[in-house]
Amino acid sequence: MGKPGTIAFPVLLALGAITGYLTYTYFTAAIPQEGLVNSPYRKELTASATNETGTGGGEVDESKFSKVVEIKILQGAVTQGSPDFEPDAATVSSDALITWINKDATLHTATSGKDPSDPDKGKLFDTSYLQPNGKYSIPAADVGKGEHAYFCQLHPYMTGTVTVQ
Ligand SMILES: [Cu+2]
Repeated sequence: MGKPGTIAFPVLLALGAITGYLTYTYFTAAIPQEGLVNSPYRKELTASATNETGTGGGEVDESKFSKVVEIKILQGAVTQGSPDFEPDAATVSSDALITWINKDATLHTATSGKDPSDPDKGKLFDTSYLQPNGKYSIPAADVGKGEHAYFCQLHPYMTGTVTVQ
């Protein structure tokens, strides 16, 4: 038998080289290049992303709706146990516009679904992150009839329902 390490040393050296090469290759692939638009890390901005600025609503034209149902995210809603959405159980007609407005001093969302583990969360509506005084509107017709539970992605103890008739 040869000296201990005569095989292990070159093997470890080779594995180290492979690890280094792979790390270098994959990490440099993540560095954005000017003008490169097909990076696997590129993500197109969606319409809902505009709500992160707090302007909300986007293309929804409030003046086209005779009824606007406003659901407030109350000041102090961030504290567990405090009143969160007002009205907590809203009922709207299908021709109305539903608007969430954040009156609290921190970010919140109103995201359809029962809780963060709901596989269907956000499918009917998602305000995305609403800044203080930010609002988000969606036509009730787009949400669809029935009682829909929603919650805040950042504070899942904040829950409410909106029923479209
Ligand atoms: Cu919240």
